Amino acid sequence: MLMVIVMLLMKDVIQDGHPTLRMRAKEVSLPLSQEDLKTLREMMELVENSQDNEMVEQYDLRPSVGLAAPQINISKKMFVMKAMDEGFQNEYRYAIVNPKIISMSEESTYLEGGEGCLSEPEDVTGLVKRAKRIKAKGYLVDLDTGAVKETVIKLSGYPGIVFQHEYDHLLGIMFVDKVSEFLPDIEPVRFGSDEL
Ligand code: K2U
Ligand code: NI
Repeated sequence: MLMVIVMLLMKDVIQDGHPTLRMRAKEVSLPLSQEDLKTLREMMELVENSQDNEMVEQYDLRPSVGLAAPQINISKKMFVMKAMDEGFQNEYRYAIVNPKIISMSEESTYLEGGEGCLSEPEDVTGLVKRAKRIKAKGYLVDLDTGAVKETVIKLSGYPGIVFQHEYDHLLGIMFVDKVSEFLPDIEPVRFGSDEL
């Protein structure tokens, strides 16, 4: 009996040079269509699969903590993320539509070791200056029920970096456009560093 498995794979993630990655994505019309809900579910499934060692092995996945719709060639303002904070205290799992960053702290941070991107070659990394704290508004989607709720979220540290990385994708911005050689006088985000 033929088993047909429909799941996103790395082959579905378009690479830098594809025009869609440099486009401003379009607003998602609400109420959310069944098609867009299905897409968000598939995107979250890819991110979650990429965090499961067996799935990574079996389907040759690159570990990731976020994915934006333009990366699978869907130029719509929506992304998913699933990331722990650097103190491993909480998990931030969002499927968000039409997000808008409404405020950013003056204070900056960056991911120690640099950022990466599923739409760049695996060996491409670099330091990216990010806001240490952000406040964003958007429509959070409950992927189980399909319920959509306009929400204001505040993020900082690593989850904040992930959000800003995915948000940039919706504006056609790739992290390689904004890497710095050095970021002196900025405190980096490093894992396991929950300051006492
Ligand atoms: O948008 C994407 O390409 C997914 C990125 C998101 C991301 C990049 C840099 C910093 C935070 C998030 C992938 O998660 S890149 C791979 C990765 C995996 C674990 C930790 C950092 C980067
Ligand atoms: Ni990326």
